[in-house]
Amino acid sequence: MEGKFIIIIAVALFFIALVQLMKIYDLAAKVRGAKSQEKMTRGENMLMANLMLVFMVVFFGFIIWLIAKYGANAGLYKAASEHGQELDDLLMINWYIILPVFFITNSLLFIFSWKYYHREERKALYYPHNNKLELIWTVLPAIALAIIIVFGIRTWNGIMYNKEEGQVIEVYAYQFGWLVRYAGADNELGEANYKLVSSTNPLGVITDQSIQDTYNEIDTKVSGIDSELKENRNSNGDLLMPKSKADKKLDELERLKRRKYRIEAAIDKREANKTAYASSDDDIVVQELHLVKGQPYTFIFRSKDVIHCPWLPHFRAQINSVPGMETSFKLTPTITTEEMRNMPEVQEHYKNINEIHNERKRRIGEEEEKVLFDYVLLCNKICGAGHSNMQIKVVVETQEEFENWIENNGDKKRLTFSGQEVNWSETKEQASL
Ligand SMILES: [Cu+2]
Repeated sequence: MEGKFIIIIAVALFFIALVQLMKIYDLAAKVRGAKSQEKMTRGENMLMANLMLVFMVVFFGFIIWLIAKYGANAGLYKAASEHGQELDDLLMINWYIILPVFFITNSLLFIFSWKYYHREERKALYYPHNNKLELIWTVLPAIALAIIIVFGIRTWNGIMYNKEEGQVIEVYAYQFGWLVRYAGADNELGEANYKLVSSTNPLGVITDQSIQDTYNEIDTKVSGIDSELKENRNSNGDLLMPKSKADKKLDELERLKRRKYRIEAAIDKREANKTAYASSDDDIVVQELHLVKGQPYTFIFRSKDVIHCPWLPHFRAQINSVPGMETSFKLTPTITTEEMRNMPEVQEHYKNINEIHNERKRRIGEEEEKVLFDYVLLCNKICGAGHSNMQIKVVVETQEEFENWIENNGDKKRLTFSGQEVNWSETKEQASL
């Protein structure tokens, strides 16, 4: 803190000194009887005009180099989803409109300032208005914008609405990681409530079991505090512990009872709960996202704590996940992981990556290995100290491969709530990073 403060003061002092120096320079020039700074000679003006042209050429050259080097999708390869392709096309339409306008207007800017640099004998033409010009520069941009907006809205509607279409998948963000919930055979996610979130029920999914587990958890705590208070009373019923400690215990007792009451009133005793909650019976929670090529999906996003931003760069998909509400978009993957790995542009890129990677491995005496391309789900919002841990692998595969995975995924990653396979320890470890 102190260090920063000193740096700020030093920078401020530097600028003050600079201003003072310039003042001295100006005064000295006046004393010497030199010409004022504002009066430029014709030669100086001409030099500035020529530098304008030089700048234009360098500037345009840089832009063209950027386009040639990074291309349209900045190294993200071909879009791997239906809407991704549409979004890329939309971006390209924008570039086709923007780039010519950019080159024409900037050329005019620099060429005019080169051609009409200031000369004493010249006077600017007074030309205040031209209807034809006004019409052109109003109508042309209006048409261009209309095209962009119409295409944009069509694509947007395709991604955002028709919520009921496709397989439903929930992606749950927490500090710091992801959980994925498949809706199972009924394609309907069971309801969830944050009041039921526990170490065995990370998503707070409502089931008879999870309600009972929460009651048990509360009851155990309550009876623990009760017996502690009982043990600390003498035969007259006076408390033998400090008052502040006893008050804390009583507060905790109240809180627990209130929590149980709220769960009873809002979740357990709710009308028609049995059918609404039954759809969670076949839900499956995992820590990897597997998708089937060509299958339309509806993604539902929730967050446990702060705003996160699920981002699937290769599918050109991103949305915020916000605590207390659901967000959603549609996505249909079009390229399997395997197909993506075999694409020439991906192979070439990964050849480079592997060369760099293995060179480093050789240097530190480790065994070489081959890194392969994988889709990822990332968090694109700085959400806390472990933000950079928020990355999981996404696999796009065939229907058979997917079914095989969901059947045989017994490697401690599958968490079902109605069954016995709950294993949450791994996730908890991640969360505490
Ligand atoms: Cu995050």
